[in-house]
Amino acid sequence: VARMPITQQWELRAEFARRLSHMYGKEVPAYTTLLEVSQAVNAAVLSRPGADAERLGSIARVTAERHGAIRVGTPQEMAQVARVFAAMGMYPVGFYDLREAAASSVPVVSTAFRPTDPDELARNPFRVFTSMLVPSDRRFFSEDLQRRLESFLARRTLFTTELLVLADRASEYRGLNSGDAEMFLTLATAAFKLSTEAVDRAWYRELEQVSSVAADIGGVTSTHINHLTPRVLDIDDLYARMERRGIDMIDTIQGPPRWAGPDLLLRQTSFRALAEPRVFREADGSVEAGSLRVRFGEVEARGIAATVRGREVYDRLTVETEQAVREAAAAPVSAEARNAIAAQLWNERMPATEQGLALHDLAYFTYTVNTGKLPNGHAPSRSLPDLIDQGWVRPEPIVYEDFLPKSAAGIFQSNLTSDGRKDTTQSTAAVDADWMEGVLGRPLLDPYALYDGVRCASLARVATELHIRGP
Ligand code: OOG
Ligand code: NI
Repeated sequence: VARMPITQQWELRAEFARRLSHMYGKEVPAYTTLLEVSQAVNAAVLSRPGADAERLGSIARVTAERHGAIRVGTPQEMAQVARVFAAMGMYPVGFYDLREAAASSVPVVSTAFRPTDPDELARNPFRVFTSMLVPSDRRFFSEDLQRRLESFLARRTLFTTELLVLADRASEYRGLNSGDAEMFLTLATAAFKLSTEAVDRAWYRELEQVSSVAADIGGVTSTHINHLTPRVLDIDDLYARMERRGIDMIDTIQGPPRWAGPDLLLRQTSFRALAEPRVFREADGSVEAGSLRVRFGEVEARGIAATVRGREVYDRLTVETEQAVREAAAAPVSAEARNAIAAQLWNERMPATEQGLALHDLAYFTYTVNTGKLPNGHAPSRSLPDLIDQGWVRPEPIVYEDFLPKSAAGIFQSNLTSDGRKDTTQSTAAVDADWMEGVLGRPLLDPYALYDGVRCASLARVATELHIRGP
């Protein structure tokens, strides 16, 4: 039988990301400005003399790179969205509990769907931070509101059966024939389009009192892409350029500071998008034009993935920075002053070179045998620090592909239209990673295990090449 040409999963993923980007650009024009500025920043970084700009991903990858954020309401919707993403080779990685962040009025738990294999990431790394509402959390919702919310959500359909059937087919055959691919992409993109349907004003308001995020999810009968985030190679430059264009950015860059060492983990910043026109249905049944401000623009710089140890140091330095900022003489502290406080701590406490980060096992690298200048005289050691230190192997950074819950909470928070309310005296049921895995009906992957797997595979190759029994 003649084989139909197959659109592979990574091609579906890349095309889905392109179509979402196109759709979102039409919906939120400020996003298009952000893309222009991001591209200008990346071009400027590439043209810097001696810059190792592509050390954390090829420019082709970085230029096309985006993460999206979506929000769903029920376990059923979460399980369905997992099928849609699996079709494109995107699998759930990590568990983020945004309800726990201090003063947070964000009643959701989240995961990120993304490619997990290094080759797949290199082809197209599109990832989607996906949050799910927790109506059973008594700190946010009364029993009565939970009941009404769940019954509202149970009546809506986010993903058509046709889309889900095509998604399962793509997973099974690792791709789709071109006719199915076109239909799948059309339906998948449309599922995240901002709806023009009238919003029930009273219901939306009631939920907004609990949390703007609850209203954004449970106040409407559809879902939408909340933001799409391009990647830049110099986020400080981007921040300055956006401010010069008169775009009102949030007051900090979240995550690690600009410091003497290489970018680690994730640095993000955002701006509030303009209010978008929406139609409301009033209590008397009449329909009125209005607006909602729920979406925003975000941009990020990705650095080297931190190990568990590196992450502990990062978390500690974050707490110490906050403390130092609170104790600083001039309050409120400017973004520049905050960065200076953090950078000083980092420069004192974190090795500022890739070599140092590798030696102290603070960040993830792959290793290759340094054929250029093998130390002669003695046999290679079996200890990785020795191999690094004596120049037997060369570390290459592994890019951080995930998110930071504190930055995520900060990004949510800084873009909320109301403070919401949270009754911290109430305890909450076990909504944790195991529970999420049950909802997804597939393994919830551990990001550290994924980075470690890539590192270990490279060390196995090193061991073979150096004829040693594995560092
Ligand atoms: C998700 C917020 C988290 C990020 O980049 O950390 C996020 C949302 O607003 O739905 O996107
Ligand atoms: Ni985001």
